[in-house]
Amino acid sequence: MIDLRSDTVTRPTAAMRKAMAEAEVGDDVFGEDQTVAELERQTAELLGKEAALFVPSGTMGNELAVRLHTNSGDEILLEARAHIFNYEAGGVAALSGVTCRLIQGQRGIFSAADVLAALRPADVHHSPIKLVCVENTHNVGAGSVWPISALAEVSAAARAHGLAVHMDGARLWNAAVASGIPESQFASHCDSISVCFSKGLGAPVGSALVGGAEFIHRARRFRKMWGGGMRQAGILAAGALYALRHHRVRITEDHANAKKLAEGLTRIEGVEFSVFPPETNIVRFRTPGRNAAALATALRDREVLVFDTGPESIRAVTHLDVTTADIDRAVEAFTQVMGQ
Ligand code: TLP
Repeated sequence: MIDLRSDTVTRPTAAMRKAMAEAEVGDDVFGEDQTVAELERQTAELLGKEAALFVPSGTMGNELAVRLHTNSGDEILLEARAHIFNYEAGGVAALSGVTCRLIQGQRGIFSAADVLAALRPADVHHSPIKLVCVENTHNVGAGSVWPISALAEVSAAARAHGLAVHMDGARLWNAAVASGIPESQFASHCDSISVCFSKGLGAPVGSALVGGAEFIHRARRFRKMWGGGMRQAGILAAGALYALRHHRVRITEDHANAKKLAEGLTRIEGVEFSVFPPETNIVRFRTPGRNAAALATALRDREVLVFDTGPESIRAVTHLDVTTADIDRAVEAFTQVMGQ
């Protein structure tokens, strides 16, 4: 199977498994797992922040951030197609008691003017806005990278009004590789960042919430409260450390494969791109007049897996376990299926 459903599907390589098997471990709830501590140290350093907290998932990293930046009854500002709003099972309402004010962005990107337009005067009728969330790269925006100038302006506007900025950086590594701008420069405009080791980096499990020392100290208590305190988690942290060390640089291959896939698909009649070429590893396209679920099923019969993301839209994501030859095969399968 050529699995293009998500970059979350990667399996640990033999070398990664070896690193995991040999990891030094301890009880991380007691603060005694040296491998987790090392991962947290390296991640914080890479992002230019004081501290990091290893968490089981990107969802937990984001949800912790929202909880820590807000109080129940507050409002958060985010893009309409943000993962935090659409794909975290209503967590911000259930876990933090906040409401969401949505901005319609372009490929998931919005401007300082959008932030300013969403602000409302302090009034007994209004829920106070406390936090702006950005997503980099933006998943539904087809893996789009936040331009650093737009991020700086949004952040300055937010901070001028006392709002915190959180970045859902599940794919910040992809943004850094695609733009040539280091992760720390994106992070410098944010108060907190969640990053995932389990997507483009290819580790089996794990994410981190990154920010100031006091913020991460508070996050540690909520992680425990929400059942995310893990014991000998060094086994998982070792996979993430291996991924940071060895897989960050090779993300360029995923981006090249995504471009190759998109180029192959443009030659097929009936495929429409709103974003072309893809900026990173996420390829999204429409198939007007053709049922995407039926196409996905027909592709599965040809050993290619994709997600139908709407009645006539499809997402394909490249990653560590997809080779350039796989892309050729996927384009061939898609050509056959569309010709039927
Ligand atoms: N995204 C998954 C699905 O949940 C949609 C995927 O296959 O792309 N932020 C962003 C931008 C994400 O894309 C995801 C996962 C997360 C956070 C959540 O990460 P996990 O799955 O570790 O909770």
